Amino acid sequence: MVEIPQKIKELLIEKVPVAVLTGAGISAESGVPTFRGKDGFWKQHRAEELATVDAFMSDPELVWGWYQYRRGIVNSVEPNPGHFALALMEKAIEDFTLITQNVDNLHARAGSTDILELHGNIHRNKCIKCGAVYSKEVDVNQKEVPECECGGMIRPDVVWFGEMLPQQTLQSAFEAAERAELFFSIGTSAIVQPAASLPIAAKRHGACLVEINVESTMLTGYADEFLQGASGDILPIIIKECGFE
Ligand code: BJW
Ligand code: ZN
Repeated sequence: MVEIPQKIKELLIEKVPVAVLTGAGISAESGVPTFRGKDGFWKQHRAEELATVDAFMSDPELVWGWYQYRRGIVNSVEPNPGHFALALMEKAIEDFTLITQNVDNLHARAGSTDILELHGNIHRNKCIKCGAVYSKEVDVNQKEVPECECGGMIRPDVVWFGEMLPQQTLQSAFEAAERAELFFSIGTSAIVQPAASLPIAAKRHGACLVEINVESTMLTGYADEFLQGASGDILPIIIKECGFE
Protein backbone atom coordinates (compact mmCIF):
# COMPACT_ATOMS: atom_id res chain seq x y z
CA MET A 1 0.00 0.00 0.00
CA VAL A 2 1.25 3.50 -0.86
CA GLU A 3 2.40 5.56 2.11
CA ILE A 4 0.81 9.03 2.02
CA PRO A 5 3.40 11.65 3.09
CA GLN A 6 2.45 13.44 6.31
CA LYS A 7 2.86 16.84 4.62
CA ILE A 8 0.03 16.12 2.16
CA LYS A 9 -2.31 15.02 4.94
CA GLU A 10 -1.46 18.08 7.04
CA LEU A 11 -2.21 20.48 4.18
CA LEU A 12 -5.53 18.76 3.48
CA ILE A 13 -6.53 18.69 7.15
CA GLU A 14 -5.64 22.40 7.41
CA LYS A 15 -7.96 22.86 4.41
CA VAL A 16 -5.58 25.00 2.40
CA PRO A 17 -6.73 25.95 -1.15
CA VAL A 18 -6.51 22.82 -3.29
CA ALA A 19 -6.58 22.39 -7.08
CA VAL A 20 -6.66 19.10 -8.96
CA LEU A 21 -5.94 18.39 -12.62
CA THR A 22 -7.16 15.05 -13.94
CA GLY A 23 -6.48 13.22 -17.18
CA ALA A 24 -7.52 10.02 -18.88
CA GLY A 25 -5.76 7.84 -16.29
CA ILE A 26 -8.35 8.59 -13.61
CA SER A 27 -11.01 6.97 -15.81
CA ALA A 28 -8.84 4.01 -16.85
CA GLU A 29 -10.02 1.90 -13.93
CA SER A 30 -13.60 2.52 -15.05
CA GLY A 31 -12.71 0.94 -18.40
CA VAL A 32 -12.24 4.09 -20.50
CA PRO A 33 -9.12 3.76 -22.70
CA THR A 34 -6.39 6.38 -22.29
CA PHE A 35 -4.96 8.26 -25.29
CA ARG A 36 -1.32 7.29 -25.24
CA GLY A 37 0.62 4.12 -24.61
CA LYS A 38 -0.68 0.75 -25.72
CA ASP A 39 -4.32 1.78 -25.31
CA GLY A 40 -3.98 4.81 -27.51
CA PHE A 41 -5.14 3.52 -30.87
CA TRP A 42 -8.54 3.21 -32.50
CA LYS A 43 -8.64 1.39 -35.84
CA GLN A 44 -4.87 2.05 -36.04
CA HIS A 45 -5.30 5.81 -35.64
CA ARG A 46 -3.74 7.81 -32.83
CA ALA A 47 -5.60 10.60 -31.02
CA GLU A 48 -3.33 13.16 -32.70
CA GLU A 49 -4.64 11.97 -36.09
CA LEU A 50 -8.32 12.00 -35.10
CA ALA A 51 -8.71 14.94 -32.73
CA THR A 52 -8.22 17.69 -35.29
CA VAL A 53 -10.44 19.86 -37.47
CA ASP A 54 -8.51 18.67 -40.53
CA ALA A 55 -9.29 15.04 -39.73
CA PHE A 56 -12.99 15.83 -39.31
CA MET A 57 -13.16 17.85 -42.51
CA SER A 58 -11.33 15.23 -44.58
CA ASP A 59 -13.17 12.19 -43.13
CA PRO A 60 -16.11 13.31 -40.97
CA GLU A 61 -17.55 9.80 -40.62
CA LEU A 62 -14.26 8.38 -39.35
CA VAL A 63 -13.94 11.01 -36.62
CA TRP A 64 -17.68 10.87 -35.80
CA GLY A 65 -17.33 7.08 -35.59
CA TRP A 66 -14.51 7.39 -33.05
CA TYR A 67 -16.68 9.59 -30.83
CA GLN A 68 -19.69 7.28 -31.21
CA TYR A 69 -17.48 4.34 -30.19
CA ARG A 70 -16.24 6.29 -27.16
CA ARG A 71 -19.75 7.45 -26.22
CA GLY A 72 -20.75 3.79 -26.21
CA ILE A 73 -17.96 3.03 -23.74
CA VAL A 74 -18.64 6.02 -21.51
CA ASN A 75 -22.35 5.16 -21.33
CA SER A 76 -21.60 1.61 -20.28
CA VAL A 77 -19.11 2.32 -17.48
CA GLU A 78 -19.34 3.75 -13.97
CA PRO A 79 -17.22 6.24 -12.03
CA ASN A 80 -14.54 4.52 -9.94
CA PRO A 81 -13.28 5.10 -6.36
CA GLY A 82 -10.86 7.79 -7.63
CA HIS A 83 -13.75 9.91 -8.98
CA PHE A 84 -15.77 9.38 -5.79
CA ALA A 85 -12.80 10.35 -3.60
CA LEU A 86 -12.45 13.69 -5.43
CA ALA A 87 -16.17 14.37 -4.97
CA LEU A 88 -15.64 13.87 -1.21
CA MET A 89 -12.59 16.15 -1.27
CA GLU A 90 -14.71 18.88 -2.87
CA LYS A 91 -17.23 18.59 -0.03
CA ALA A 92 -14.51 18.77 2.65
CA ILE A 93 -12.51 21.73 1.31
CA GLU A 94 -14.01 25.14 0.78
CA ASP A 95 -11.50 26.41 -1.78
CA PHE A 96 -11.32 23.32 -3.98
CA THR A 97 -11.11 23.36 -7.78
CA LEU A 98 -11.43 20.30 -9.98
CA ILE A 99 -9.97 20.82 -13.43
CA THR A 100 -10.31 17.98 -15.92
CA GLN A 101 -9.03 17.31 -19.41
CA ASN A 102 -11.52 14.46 -19.67
CA VAL A 103 -14.69 14.72 -21.70
CA ASP A 104 -16.30 11.59 -20.24
CA ASN A 105 -18.54 13.25 -17.61
CA LEU A 106 -17.50 10.69 -14.98
CA HIS A 107 -16.57 13.33 -12.37
CA ALA A 108 -20.08 14.76 -12.56
CA ARG A 109 -21.59 11.29 -12.32
CA ALA A 110 -19.50 10.68 -9.18
CA GLY A 111 -21.00 13.78 -7.53
CA SER A 112 -18.44 16.52 -8.21
CA THR A 113 -20.38 19.70 -8.87
CA ASP A 114 -17.91 22.44 -9.82
CA ILE A 115 -15.88 21.06 -12.68
CA LEU A 116 -13.70 23.03 -15.06
CA GLU A 117 -13.88 20.99 -18.27
CA LEU A 118 -10.90 22.17 -20.32
CA HIS A 119 -11.53 19.98 -23.36
CA GLY A 120 -15.34 20.00 -23.49
CA ASN A 121 -17.83 17.20 -22.97
CA ILE A 122 -18.43 14.20 -25.20
CA HIS A 123 -22.19 14.30 -24.66
CA ARG A 124 -22.51 17.76 -26.20
CA ASN A 125 -22.32 18.59 -29.90
CA LYS A 126 -22.15 21.76 -31.94
CA CYS A 127 -22.64 22.91 -35.51
CA ILE A 128 -19.42 23.70 -37.38
CA LYS A 129 -21.18 26.42 -39.36
CA CYS A 130 -23.49 28.41 -37.05
CA GLY A 131 -22.10 27.22 -33.69
CA ALA A 132 -25.49 26.04 -32.36
CA VAL A 133 -24.94 23.79 -29.35
CA TYR A 134 -26.81 20.49 -29.06
CA SER A 135 -26.89 19.34 -25.43
CA LYS A 136 -29.18 16.36 -25.98
CA GLU A 137 -27.23 13.11 -26.23
CA VAL A 138 -27.25 11.46 -29.65
CA ASP A 139 -28.05 7.81 -30.29
CA VAL A 140 -24.69 6.02 -30.22
CA ASN A 141 -25.79 3.87 -33.15
CA GLN A 142 -26.18 6.85 -35.47
CA LYS A 143 -23.39 6.31 -37.99
CA GLU A 144 -24.00 9.32 -40.24
CA VAL A 145 -22.77 12.73 -39.16
CA PRO A 146 -25.89 14.70 -38.18
CA GLU A 147 -26.77 17.93 -39.94
CA CYS A 148 -27.83 21.19 -38.31
CA GLU A 149 -30.93 23.11 -39.42
CA CYS A 150 -28.52 25.56 -41.11
CA GLY A 151 -27.04 22.74 -43.20
CA GLY A 152 -23.72 22.62 -41.31
CA MET A 153 -22.22 19.37 -40.02
CA ILE A 154 -22.58 18.62 -36.34
CA ARG A 155 -19.41 17.70 -34.44
CA PRO A 156 -18.65 16.81 -30.80
CA ASP A 157 -18.29 19.91 -28.59
CA VAL A 158 -14.74 19.05 -27.56
CA VAL A 159 -11.39 20.79 -28.05
CA TRP A 160 -9.21 19.43 -30.83
CA PHE A 161 -5.51 20.07 -31.45
CA GLY A 162 -4.94 23.57 -32.79
CA GLU A 163 -8.19 24.85 -31.26
CA MET A 164 -8.49 27.31 -28.41
CA LEU A 165 -9.68 26.04 -25.05
CA PRO A 166 -12.77 27.75 -23.56
CA GLN A 167 -11.10 30.97 -22.42
CA GLN A 168 -13.09 31.67 -19.24
CA THR A 169 -12.65 28.07 -18.08
CA LEU A 170 -8.92 28.18 -18.79
CA GLN A 171 -8.57 31.48 -16.94
CA SER A 172 -10.40 30.07 -13.91
CA ALA A 173 -8.13 27.02 -14.02
CA PHE A 174 -4.97 29.16 -13.98
CA GLU A 175 -6.37 31.32 -11.17
CA ALA A 176 -7.10 28.20 -9.10
CA ALA A 177 -3.65 26.77 -9.84
CA GLU A 178 -1.96 29.99 -8.79
CA ARG A 179 -4.05 30.21 -5.59
CA ALA A 180 -3.52 26.57 -4.63
CA GLU A 181 -1.24 25.58 -1.78
CA LEU A 182 -1.67 21.95 -2.74
CA PHE A 183 -1.97 20.83 -6.38
CA PHE A 184 -2.63 17.27 -7.52
CA SER A 185 -1.84 16.16 -11.08
CA ILE A 186 -3.64 12.85 -11.51
CA GLY A 187 -3.61 10.34 -14.36
CA THR A 188 -2.26 12.63 -17.03
CA SER A 189 0.84 12.26 -19.20
CA ALA A 190 1.19 16.06 -18.82
CA ILE A 191 2.23 16.60 -22.43
CA VAL A 192 -0.80 18.35 -23.91
CA GLN A 193 -0.71 22.13 -23.60
CA PRO A 194 -1.94 24.38 -22.13
CA ALA A 195 -3.30 21.96 -19.49
CA ALA A 196 0.21 20.66 -18.79
CA SER A 197 1.28 24.16 -17.71
CA LEU A 198 -1.19 24.23 -14.82
CA PRO A 199 0.88 22.11 -12.38
CA ILE A 200 3.96 24.16 -13.31
CA ALA A 201 2.08 27.42 -12.66
CA ALA A 202 0.89 26.08 -9.31
CA LYS A 203 4.38 25.12 -8.21
CA ARG A 204 5.84 28.45 -9.36
CA HIS A 205 3.26 30.17 -7.17
CA GLY A 206 4.33 28.12 -4.15
CA ALA A 207 2.04 25.08 -4.18
CA CYS A 208 3.15 21.66 -3.03
CA LEU A 209 2.89 19.66 -6.26
CA VAL A 210 1.75 16.05 -5.94
CA GLU A 211 1.58 13.68 -8.88
CA ILE A 212 -0.45 10.47 -8.82
CA ASN A 213 0.23 8.17 -11.76
CA VAL A 214 0.99 4.52 -12.45
CA GLU A 215 4.08 5.67 -14.38
CA SER A 216 6.48 8.58 -14.20
CA THR A 217 5.85 11.44 -16.65
CA MET A 218 7.47 14.66 -17.84
CA LEU A 219 6.19 16.21 -14.62
CA THR A 220 7.61 13.70 -12.16
CA GLY A 221 11.02 15.33 -11.75
CA TYR A 222 9.30 18.61 -10.96
CA ALA A 223 6.77 17.23 -8.47
CA ASP A 224 7.35 17.52 -4.72
CA GLU A 225 5.75 14.12 -4.20
CA PHE A 226 5.19 11.33 -6.71
CA LEU A 227 2.66 8.76 -5.52
CA GLN A 228 3.09 5.86 -7.89
CA GLY A 229 0.02 3.70 -8.34
CA ALA A 230 -3.58 3.69 -9.51
CA SER A 231 -5.59 6.78 -8.61
CA GLY A 232 -8.54 4.56 -7.70
CA ASP A 233 -6.38 3.01 -4.99
CA ILE A 234 -4.46 6.07 -3.76
CA LEU A 235 -7.20 8.74 -3.62
CA PRO A 236 -9.51 6.74 -1.32
CA ILE A 237 -6.58 6.17 1.06
CA ILE A 238 -5.91 9.94 1.20
CA ILE A 239 -9.60 10.62 1.87
CA LYS A 240 -9.75 7.99 4.60
CA GLU A 241 -6.55 9.11 6.32
CA CYS A 242 -7.77 12.73 6.36
CA GLY A 243 -11.15 11.75 7.77
CA PHE A 244 -13.04 13.16 4.74
CA GLU A 245 -15.34 10.14 4.34
C1 BJW B 1 -3.01 6.27 -14.69
C2 BJW B 1 -3.84 5.15 -14.55
C3 BJW B 1 -4.40 4.93 -13.29
C4 BJW B 1 -3.16 5.20 -16.59
N1 BJW B 1 -4.14 5.80 -12.28
N2 BJW B 1 -2.75 7.10 -13.68
C5 BJW B 1 2.85 24.70 -26.43
C6 BJW B 1 3.93 23.87 -26.58
C7 BJW B 1 3.84 22.74 -27.41
C8 BJW B 1 2.68 22.45 -28.12
C9 BJW B 1 1.61 23.27 -27.95
C10 BJW B 1 1.69 24.39 -27.12
N3 BJW B 1 0.48 25.01 -27.14
C11 BJW B 1 -0.33 24.35 -27.97
C12 BJW B 1 0.33 23.28 -28.47
C13 BJW B 1 -0.24 22.31 -29.41
C14 BJW B 1 -1.11 21.28 -28.76
C15 BJW B 1 -0.26 20.36 -27.88
O1 BJW B 1 -0.23 20.45 -26.67
N4 BJW B 1 0.39 19.38 -28.48
C16 BJW B 1 1.18 18.40 -27.72
C17 BJW B 1 0.93 17.01 -28.28
C18 BJW B 1 2.61 18.81 -27.71
N5 BJW B 1 -2.21 21.87 -27.97
C19 BJW B 1 -3.31 22.33 -28.56
O2 BJW B 1 -3.45 22.32 -29.76
C20 BJW B 1 -4.39 22.88 -27.64
N6 BJW B 1 -4.85 24.14 -28.12
C21 BJW B 1 -4.18 25.29 -27.92
O3 BJW B 1 -3.19 25.34 -27.23
O4 BJW B 1 -4.75 26.39 -28.55
C22 BJW B 1 -3.98 27.57 -28.67
C23 BJW B 1 -3.08 27.42 -29.86
C24 BJW B 1 -3.61 27.00 -31.05
C25 BJW B 1 -2.77 26.85 -32.16
C26 BJW B 1 -1.42 27.11 -32.03
C27 BJW B 1 -0.90 27.51 -30.81
C28 BJW B 1 -1.74 27.68 -29.72
C29 BJW B 1 -5.60 21.97 -27.67
C30 BJW B 1 -5.34 20.63 -27.08
C31 BJW B 1 -6.59 19.76 -27.21
C32 BJW B 1 -6.37 18.33 -26.76
N7 BJW B 1 -7.49 17.55 -27.13
C33 BJW B 1 -7.57 16.15 -26.72
C34 BJW B 1 -8.88 15.59 -27.32
C35 BJW B 1 -10.09 16.13 -26.54
C36 BJW B 1 -11.37 15.55 -27.00
C37 BJW B 1 -11.42 14.05 -26.85
O5 BJW B 1 -11.37 13.52 -25.72
O6 BJW B 1 -11.50 13.40 -27.88
O7 BJW B 1 -7.57 16.05 -25.30
S1 BJW B 1 -6.15 15.18 -27.20
C38 BJW B 1 -6.12 14.19 -25.73
O8 BJW B 1 -4.94 14.48 -24.93
C39 BJW B 1 -7.31 14.69 -24.90
C40 BJW B 1 -6.75 14.63 -23.51
O9 BJW B 1 -7.54 15.45 -22.64
C41 BJW B 1 -5.35 15.11 -23.71
C42 BJW B 1 -4.42 14.75 -22.58
O10 BJW B 1 -4.27 13.39 -22.44
P1 BJW B 1 -4.15 12.74 -20.99
O11 BJW B 1 -5.40 12.93 -20.25
O12 BJW B 1 -2.92 13.21 -20.34
O13 BJW B 1 -4.09 11.19 -21.35
P2 BJW B 1 -2.83 10.26 -21.73
O14 BJW B 1 -3.37 9.05 -22.38
O15 BJW B 1 -1.79 11.02 -22.44
O16 BJW B 1 -2.19 9.89 -20.31
C43 BJW B 1 -2.86 9.05 -19.37
C44 BJW B 1 -1.99 8.96 -18.14
O17 BJW B 1 -2.69 8.23 -17.15
C45 BJW B 1 -0.66 8.25 -18.37
O18 BJW B 1 0.39 9.03 -17.82
C46 BJW B 1 -0.81 6.93 -17.61
O19 BJW B 1 0.41 6.47 -17.05
C47 BJW B 1 -1.79 7.33 -16.53
N8 BJW B 1 -2.62 6.25 -15.96
N9 BJW B 1 -3.93 4.46 -15.72
C48 BJW B 1 -3.34 6.82 -12.48
N10 BJW B 1 -5.23 3.84 -13.03
ZN1 ZN C 1 -25.86 25.24 -37.75
